[in-house]
Amino acid sequence: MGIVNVTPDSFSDGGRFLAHDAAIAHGLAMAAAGADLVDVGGESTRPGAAEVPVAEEVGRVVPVVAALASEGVAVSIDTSKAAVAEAALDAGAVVVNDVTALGDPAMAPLAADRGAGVVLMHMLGTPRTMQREPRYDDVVAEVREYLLARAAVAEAAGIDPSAVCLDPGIGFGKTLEHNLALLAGIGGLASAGYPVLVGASRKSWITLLLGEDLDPADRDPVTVAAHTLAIAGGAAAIRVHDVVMGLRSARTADAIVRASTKGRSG
Ligand code: HH2
Repeated sequence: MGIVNVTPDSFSDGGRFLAHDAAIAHGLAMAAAGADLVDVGGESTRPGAAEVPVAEEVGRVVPVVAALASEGVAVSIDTSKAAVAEAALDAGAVVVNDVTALGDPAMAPLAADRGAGVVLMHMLGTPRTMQREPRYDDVVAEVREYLLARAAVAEAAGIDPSAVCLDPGIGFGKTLEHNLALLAGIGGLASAGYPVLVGASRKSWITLLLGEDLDPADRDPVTVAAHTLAIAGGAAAIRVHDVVMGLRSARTADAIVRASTKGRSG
């Protein structure tokens, strides 16, 4: 999944793709580079980010979604607002990527009605509050339990179970230790039977881990390391800023994992 943020304030690419032409060109380049999905978002979820009114978010994303979909690109809409998701689905998006895991009561019925896929992500609190001393007794177990409960809500609303993807929400109400535990514990989440998406790309856990204030693009080798281990642990998808690097590393990790499985079966 390649990331296109049509926002002025996203932590990595904020402002670069606020102009629709630039966002469309970037999305097309990601699809040409091999992204299976291009994730278009119009509201930053970085800690403390301001909320964007529906009309403004729609105005940012819909022309980009429509242009990419008309070129045959599979688009996910990164939003927690059902009204924005509806406009994006009307414009040709096929997946709703919801960091609130269907928190808007209108989201599940909408996705069910349209036959859209859903990515259900875990977040503690809201983007405004999530990084204020997040606490868990057992982060891996609690995130798993929450996501399975949200998957049950999705299915009860009529969303096809095969269209549900779970995401532990790296950086969303988590300390460095929580993020590392979740990355290490991907296998436990994947064993629930739903495909798991991991989004560790360029996030600030990397600077905390290394104790170096790296620019976002300089965090890519660490992103690759984290995503490679997540894939080896059972993740089915990764959400990345650099699709070329993400795809090459994912294919390599996948090939090694499959080779080891084949080796065991003789
Ligand atoms: N992370 C971000 C946004 N959406 N969706 C899913 N499913 N998983 C994630 O980890 C995830 C997400 C935050 O990253 P980004 O879009 O690059 O930045 P911003 O929120 O500042 O726009």
